[in-house]
Amino acid sequence: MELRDEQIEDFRRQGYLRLGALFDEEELATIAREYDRLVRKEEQVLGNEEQGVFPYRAMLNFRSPELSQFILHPRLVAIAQKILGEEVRFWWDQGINKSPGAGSPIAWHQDNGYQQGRTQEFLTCWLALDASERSNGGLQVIPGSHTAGHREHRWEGVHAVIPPVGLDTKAAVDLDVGPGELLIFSSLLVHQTLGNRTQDRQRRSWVIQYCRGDQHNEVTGEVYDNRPWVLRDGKVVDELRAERPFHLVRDHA
Ligand SMILES: O=C(O)CCC(=O)C(=O)O
Repeated sequence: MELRDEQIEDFRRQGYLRLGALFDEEELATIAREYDRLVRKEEQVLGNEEQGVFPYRAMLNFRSPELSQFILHPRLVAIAQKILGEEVRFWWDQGINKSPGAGSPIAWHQDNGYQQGRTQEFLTCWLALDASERSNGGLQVIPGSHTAGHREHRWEGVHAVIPPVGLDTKAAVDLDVGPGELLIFSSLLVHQTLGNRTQDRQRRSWVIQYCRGDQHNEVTGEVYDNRPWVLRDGKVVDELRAERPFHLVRDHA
């Protein structure tokens, strides 16, 4: 898929873009099978017991050769290339299954909030494996909110969230999508997902993020060279490999 100039303009202005179906049925079936094997409440959950927890797993690509191949999928990488340029690294991936009745939200935040303003904007690709709308924990975004730059976040448990005081959410919109549809957004776009209020409709997302090759920590100056290359000099690499290993716990953020 080649992003058109108007789509890129839209993305720059609004901070997000709907890209529809990117993968074919067989590819989606492979993703869903591997996802369901890995993202299970027996492994890890997010949310709180009162409102209801839901399965979560970080770095599915570490645990599944099939999923790691999707990070290098030419159609996905072509999108990252248009937005980020000719030198691209993989930043992070995670599976989030807002399971039926799991009421815990993931409150308003920017994906950059997890680095507390220490790094530059990057790109989030949000793949819906199920129909996703407000009632089952779909995405809500504040269009254009990425243009105001980094916002202050505070930690609420494991989540970096924007304190509600001073956050104007009147312009927020729901980004409802069908199964297999892809949304992309700026890591500076303010977004949230509410709880899943349905009794029978899970809402699985696979979130894949890419950054520029020279993405760095603005405090230490250190390049994130523990993030594997995806695109070098405009060419997709054969396998995900970084200059040094990534440690899931130590290197998160
Ligand atoms: O998929 C979700 O429920 C939340 C996604 C999100 O907010 C994020 O990945 O930062």
